[in-house]
This record gives sequence, structure tokens and C-alpha cells, in this order.
Amino acid sequence: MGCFETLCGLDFPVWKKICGKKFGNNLGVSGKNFVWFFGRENQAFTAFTIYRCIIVVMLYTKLKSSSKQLAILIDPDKHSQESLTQLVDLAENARTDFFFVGGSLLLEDRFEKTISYIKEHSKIPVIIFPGNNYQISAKADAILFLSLISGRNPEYLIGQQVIAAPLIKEAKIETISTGYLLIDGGRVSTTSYITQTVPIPNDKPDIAVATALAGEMLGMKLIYLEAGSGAVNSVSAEMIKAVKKNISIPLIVGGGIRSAEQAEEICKAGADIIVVGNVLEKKPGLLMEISLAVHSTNKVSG
Ligand code: 1GP
Repeated sequence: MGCFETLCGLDFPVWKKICGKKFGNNLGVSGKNFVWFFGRENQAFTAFTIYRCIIVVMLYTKLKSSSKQLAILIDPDKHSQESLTQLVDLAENARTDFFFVGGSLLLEDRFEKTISYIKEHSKIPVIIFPGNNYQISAKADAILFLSLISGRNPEYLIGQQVIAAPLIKEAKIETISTGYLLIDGGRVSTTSYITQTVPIPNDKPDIAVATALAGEMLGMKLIYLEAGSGAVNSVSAEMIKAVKKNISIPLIVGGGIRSAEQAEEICKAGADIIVVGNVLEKKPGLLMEISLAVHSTNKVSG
């Protein structure tokens, strides 16, 4: 769906929700699906503002879509300029739905530059997947406002969020409240170590279901099952099915997905968005295969 169709295809309440908080009450409407804007003090909005609004609308359309979606995780520290250039080019040709940018531990000063590069060379929405409150950039289209609800470390349940919230507001980044669940991926993950939290055992779907339900009841907009980057085992199909059956918000699954077959299995189990990072750092050529597997699951499951 192109930008124009996306714009025209949305009802006013959706527009109001998305644009209202950016443009205050200075939003006018005449008839369903026809929207125009009045700027504050009657000033016209810049093309950039309108462009950002279109991207945000596209983003929500994608997130609410019943189609399966593919996100590429870019850890800025793990990509040279050359490998980033290659992956962005490949992503454009391989029907990638989102770039997620971030990492549990970023030691090099490449976060902002990575987002700028992607925004300059691609139309794929860039969503920050933050490892901590330093990973904020006004250039991104949105940020997953994560709370590590599988853990009991207050710092990652609410502490980092309190520090980040005013900075995110200042940067006017679209926030997407996300319940983040760390699942045992067969080895100690960086996320588990850094956050000092114990992952949910992969064979305990009931704990994952209860946790995801609590996230949804707290008003979170997405649930993310994370086995950890480079996990030996990705999240089990059994756990994905159980969680998906019990929640009504979109489900993201990532960690340890290395092949098209795995991606397909995870999509069929019920993931709405799958995230692939590590394997594409080593074998970017796999992207096309994985993308085909994810998007062909759409057609099967309708
Ligand atoms: C995103 O951490 C994952 O959820 C990415 O994991 O790097 O193993 O693909 P991989």
C-alpha cells in the first residue's frame, strides 16, 4: 500500500489518535477519510512534519496488519559502514518491513550515525529497539518503549523508562509501549546478564502467557518474546502458540532465528513480526530467503 492509499484509507479517529498528540487540537476534518491540518497559529506544517506523520501512519498500519512482518535488527556496533550499506540495499529489495536499531551494550559511537544512514538511504521505517536510555534519536520513526516484564529488576521495569521519557518527549519520537519478555535461549544472553534478570524457561509457556497477559492488561501495545541475540534455541513454537492464543495485541518474536524454515515455523506458530539480526551480520544473502518465508506465510494463513 502506498502512502496516499494509507492516508486515505484511515478513519478520522485513527488520524486523531496518531496526529492529535503531535498537532494538539488544531486538527480539522470534513467527512470520513478526508483530513486536513491547521497549523498552530495558522502556520503551515513543514514537508518534514507531514512526511513524519505519513511514516507514523504507515507504521501503525503495518503493526495492525494481519500480514506477517519482518524486522531486521541492526546492532550499530556489529556493522561496518560496508556491511550496513550492503544490508540496507538488500533490505530494500527483499521486502523488509522494519529496521530495529539498538543493542544491549553499545560501546562505539555509531548509534546516531547508523539511524541517519538508514533514513537517508531507505524508506523502510526505523524503530529504535533500545538497550538503555542513551539509545534515543529524533531521526528514528518510533521507539519501542520496552519494559522488561519477565524480570523483577525495577531498573528495567520502570527506572530506565523514567529517565528516557522526558528525552523522548523532547525528541518527539513516536513511542510504542512494549512488554518485553526474555525467554531462555539455551545460553546466558547479553540482555539477561546486563539486566540481571532470569529468563522464563522455554518449556514454561504458562509463565509466558501469564506475563504477556499482564502486559496487555497494563495497556502495552505489543508483546515481544526475546530469546536473546545469538540464542542457541529460538522461542519454542509451543510457547508462541500459547501466548498468541491468549493476547489480542501483535506478537513480536526474536532471537536465534537463523533460517527460512525457522522463520516460517515461528510465523506459523503465531508471531506477527519476526526479528532477525545475528545471522544477517554473517550471511546477509539469507535475507531474501527469510523474507520470502515470512511473507509467504501471509498467503497461507490469509
Ligand atoms: C531480536 O535479539 C534478537 O529480538 C535478534 O536475535 O541476533 O539472534 O537474530 P538474533
